[in-house]
Amino acid sequence: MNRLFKSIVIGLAVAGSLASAQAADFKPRIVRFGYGLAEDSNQGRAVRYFAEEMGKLSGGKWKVKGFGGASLGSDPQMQNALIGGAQEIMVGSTATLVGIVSDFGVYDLPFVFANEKEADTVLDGPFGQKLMDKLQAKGMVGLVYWENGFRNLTNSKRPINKMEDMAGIKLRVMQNPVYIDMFKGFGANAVPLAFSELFTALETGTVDGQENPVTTIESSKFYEVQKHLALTRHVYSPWIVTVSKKWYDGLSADEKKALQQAAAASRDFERKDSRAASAKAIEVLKQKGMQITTPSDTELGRMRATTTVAVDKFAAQPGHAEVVKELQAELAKLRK
Ligand code: TK8
Repeated sequence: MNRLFKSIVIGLAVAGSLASAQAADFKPRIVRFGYGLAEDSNQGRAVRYFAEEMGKLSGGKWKVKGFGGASLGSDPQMQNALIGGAQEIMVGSTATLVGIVSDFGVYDLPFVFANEKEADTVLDGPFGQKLMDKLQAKGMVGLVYWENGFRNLTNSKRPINKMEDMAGIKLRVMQNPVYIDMFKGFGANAVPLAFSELFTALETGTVDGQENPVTTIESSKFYEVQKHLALTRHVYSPWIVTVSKKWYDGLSADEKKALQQAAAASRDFERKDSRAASAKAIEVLKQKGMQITTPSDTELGRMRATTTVAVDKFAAQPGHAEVVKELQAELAKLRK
């Protein structure tokens, strides 16, 4: 009797959840999710996680297909495809969004976040949301921030222990004025270039170096073409998951809700996964033959002192002083 009762209850529960999945308003959709890193990277793993979540939440109606290795284009090309409605979803650095909403450059100001916890709190809080909301007027909708991570420097010329060691190094930076100004300030020869062209540029010697989190240095196999790694952690770099507003506006309320839910789940997955990968990456890079240096706090402080030029230049543009002030206020609250 007891067993029969239990199986009835389980039966009803299963029927109930199936019915609610069917009652929800989901259209069959093919959704293209583009990203710049290799399929075998923290970015690729999180895109696959998101695709699975969306499959479940839509009762199998949504087929989210990941396109890695910039196969749908560089970050700026994908942003334009989203705006035009030719692509549904992408993830990329907030730094590459400055051509659309220049305020995003605020995250690139050197040595702003002290640790991941600060970054999570600010990005997931009202400051991060307000900045994200500015994308809507430009034809994109921001869903969540993922972690790219603290950026470090690699090059093929020499070990970097102090700022002067960067002198004259042709260093690829993202297409973002804060990065260009920051590395010019360090004495490097900053060359803006899309990530999709970076490996070849390093391989052919078009540039001598680049800067990215250790997870990316590993997954992009930069150790094959770079000898030296300096752990500078000069910027905490967020990724942002964005969708086409044109496409988003045609979704049902149920679809929008599920999209946000899957995005939040993917964020939690991605940060955990990236941090685990990051903890192992330095050892892997050593084994691959990279020579690793850690500039002292004094030397990092000297580098930081030169970045006031980049910061002031950013803050001098319309609306930016306000954004910088707001971010500093958020950080001050956390550090009390
Ligand atoms: C991936 C990029 C990458 C970024 C860069 O498309 O360009 O260096 O760090 O993560 O967004």
